[in-house]
Amino acid sequence: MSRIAKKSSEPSFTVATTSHELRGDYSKAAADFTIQQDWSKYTEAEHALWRKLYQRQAALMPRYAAERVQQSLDHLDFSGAIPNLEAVSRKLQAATSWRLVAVPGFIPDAAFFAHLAQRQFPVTIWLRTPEEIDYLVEPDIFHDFFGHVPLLFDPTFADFLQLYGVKGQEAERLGMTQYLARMYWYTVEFGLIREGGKIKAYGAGILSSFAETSFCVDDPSPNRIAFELERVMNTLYRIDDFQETYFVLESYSELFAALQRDLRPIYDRVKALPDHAPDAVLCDDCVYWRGTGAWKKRKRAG
Ligand code: HBI
Ligand code: FE
Repeated sequence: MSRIAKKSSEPSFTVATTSHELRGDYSKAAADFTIQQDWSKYTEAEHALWRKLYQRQAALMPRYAAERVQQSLDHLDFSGAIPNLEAVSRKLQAATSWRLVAVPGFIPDAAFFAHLAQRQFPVTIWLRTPEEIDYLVEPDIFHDFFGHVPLLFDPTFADFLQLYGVKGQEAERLGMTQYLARMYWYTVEFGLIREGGKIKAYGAGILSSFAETSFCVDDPSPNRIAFELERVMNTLYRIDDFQETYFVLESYSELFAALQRDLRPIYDRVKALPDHAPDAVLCDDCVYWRGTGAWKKRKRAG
């Protein structure tokens, strides 16, 4: 499965401090970590790998992806080659006033939050190698683009993500980034949503992962629990395997409403409480599916 494993594990979500640990070329990055995509530099082999990744994931979308994701894929159709960020940015700006900026890879939280707060989504420009088609340590352009860009065309989600950036800057000031980052992880990266009574995937880490796309919806192993901000902020997550719990929205406006308040009392409560394990089910959870945990047991049995 292609896993979006952050270089750092729980609780710190801080991007690696020195760029030599990261794969991208940061030497030409501006102060805000943006670079030129230089689309002409991609090789035919990279475009061919992109087409293979795209076709494999696009085939899964009708059954597993949230409606908005499918609509955007149809509207954009970037199946033929690695997308040119500027060309897509023009369509995105017309839709939700967001634009895409090219980055070498992971960037420090503060820079990332600042881009989101300005309705700019950082997109890594390098593509994985064929050997990494199913396992990836850092997000590449396929994860960032196929996973994240389609949902930026949803006006409500687009407004939420900008608010996330603003709240991220506040979290940095309060020293609470790790708690807000859990929300990002369990929604923007690995979130599910109920549409027409069916559970669908909208998280980028899921949508860009061949195996996790079906696992998160079909497999009896993981829990599926209604999203609640404080619950998510208090819950640890896995960075190197499928999630043990997925949180489910009723609508994207829930995300906006969750952050559109003073978060400081929530941070105070969450900081004082012990973290919940990734597979925890709590008595006041609204549980859509209580997982069997079979995946984790199988992995342990090796
Ligand atoms: N940088 N390029 C990039 N992409 C991310 O998704 C990203 C990042 N830096 C930090 C980060 N994500 C997380 O720590 C967020 O929760 C802030
Ligand atoms: Fe991501």
